[in-house]
Amino acid sequence: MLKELDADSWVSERRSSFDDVSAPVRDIIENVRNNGDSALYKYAKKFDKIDLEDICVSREEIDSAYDEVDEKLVECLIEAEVRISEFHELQKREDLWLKEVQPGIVLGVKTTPLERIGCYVPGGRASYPSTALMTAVPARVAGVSEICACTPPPGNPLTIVAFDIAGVDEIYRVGGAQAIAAMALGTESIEPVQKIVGPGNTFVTAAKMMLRDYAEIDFPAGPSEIGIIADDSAVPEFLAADILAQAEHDPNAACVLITTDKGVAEATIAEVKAKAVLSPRKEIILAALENSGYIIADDLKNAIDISDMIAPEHLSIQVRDPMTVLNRVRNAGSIFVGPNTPVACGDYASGTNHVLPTAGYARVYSGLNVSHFCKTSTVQMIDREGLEDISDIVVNLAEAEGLHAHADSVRERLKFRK
Ligand code: HSO
Ligand code: ZN
Repeated sequence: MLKELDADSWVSERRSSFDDVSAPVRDIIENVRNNGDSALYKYAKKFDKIDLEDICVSREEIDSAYDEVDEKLVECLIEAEVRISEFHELQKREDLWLKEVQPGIVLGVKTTPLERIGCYVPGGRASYPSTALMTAVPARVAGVSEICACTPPPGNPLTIVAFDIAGVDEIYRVGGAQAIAAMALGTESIEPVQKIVGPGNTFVTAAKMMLRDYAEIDFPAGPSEIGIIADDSAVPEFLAADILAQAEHDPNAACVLITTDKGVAEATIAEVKAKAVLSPRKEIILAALENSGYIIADDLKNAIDISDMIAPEHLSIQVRDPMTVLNRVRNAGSIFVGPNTPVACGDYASGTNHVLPTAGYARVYSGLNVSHFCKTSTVQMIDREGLEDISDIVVNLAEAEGLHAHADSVRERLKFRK
C-alpha cells in the first residue's frame, strides 16, 4: 500500500486495454443496430435483471422520483446546478465576433451549439446524480436544443431528479454499451445524437470509441485519480483525506503523492493506513491503494515535471507558494490549490466540472466544458480594397499549385470595374 512509484510505468498501466471487451461490445452494438428497442429490453433483462415496461422515463415518473428522494438533497442539487451553470456561463463566447484585420478584410468566428447530444450516467457502484448535472448543464448552457440522457435501469431516482434539474429533455433507462449504441445509432424510441459525453466502465468507453463514426465523444474517462504536489508545509491529514476520498471511488482508482518532503510522505501514509480500515468502503479503498503510491521529488521543479508526466485527472497543489506551481504545471484535468480546497468541492458544488480525462489523457484533452457542445465556423468578408491587397498572394500560390481556377476566381473579380 502506498509504495514508492515510477511515474512512467504508472501511466501505461492506467491505460485500459479494450482487447478483452471488444468482441462482446461489438456484438452488443450489432444487436442494437439490427434489433433496436427490443435489444435494449433484452439487455435490461440480461444485465440488469429487470423486465422493463418502457425504456423512456415519463414526466409522471420524473415527478414521482421527486417524491421518493430527500427534499434536502433536491435543494442541494438545485444549488449545485446554479453554481455549475454560473461557472459554465463564464466560459461562453459570443455567438459571432468579427474584426477588421486590415482595411477591407473582416475575419471572425461564429459559434454554433450542437443540436442533439447524449449524456451517459453510470449506475451500479458508481451511481452519481452529480454526474447528471456535470454532463447536462454545460450542454444546456452551450445552447444545445435537445439533450437526451441514459442511465442503467431501473434508474436511480436522485439521478433522474438531477437530470430534470439540469434541463434534460429525454431520459431513458438504458445502461452499458447498449446505451451508447442506442444513442449513436438510434432505435425506435431513441433518436440518434451527435455527441455522447459522460464516464463509464470499460464496456461503455469501448463502445464510445467504436461508434465515433456515428457520434462524436468527449474523451476517455476511466477510474478516478488524484495527484498531489506537496512540500513540507502540507498538512498530512488533509492529503490523506483527499487520497481516501479518491480511493473510495473504485478499486481501480489511484492516488499519487509527489512530495519534496519524506516526513510528509510518511505521515500521510500512516494517516491513510489508519483511516482506510475504518471506512465502510474499506475494500474498495484498500484495492485502490494497491494502484497508488508516493514519489519523493528532488525539488518542486522535479515534482512538477513528474506530475506533468502523470497528467493526473485531479491535481492538488499543497505547497507554501502554490501560485508558482500553478503557473508552471501543464498537464492536469482539474487543479485544486491550497489547503482548504478539497477535490470534493469540485466534484459537487464549486461549479467546475468533474468529468475529466484520466490515465494521462490530460496531456492532450481538456475536462468537459461548454466548448465540447459547440462548433465554430470561421467567417470572412472582403471588399474590393481588401481583395486587391491580398490578390497577389492568392493568385501566385494558386498558380504554383496548378490550381488555375482558384487564381481565376480572384482575377475575375478584379476585372470588374470598381
Ligand atoms: N471524482 C469523480 C467525480 C465524482 N466524485 C462524482 C463524487 N461524485 C471523477 O472526477
Ligand atoms: Zn470524487
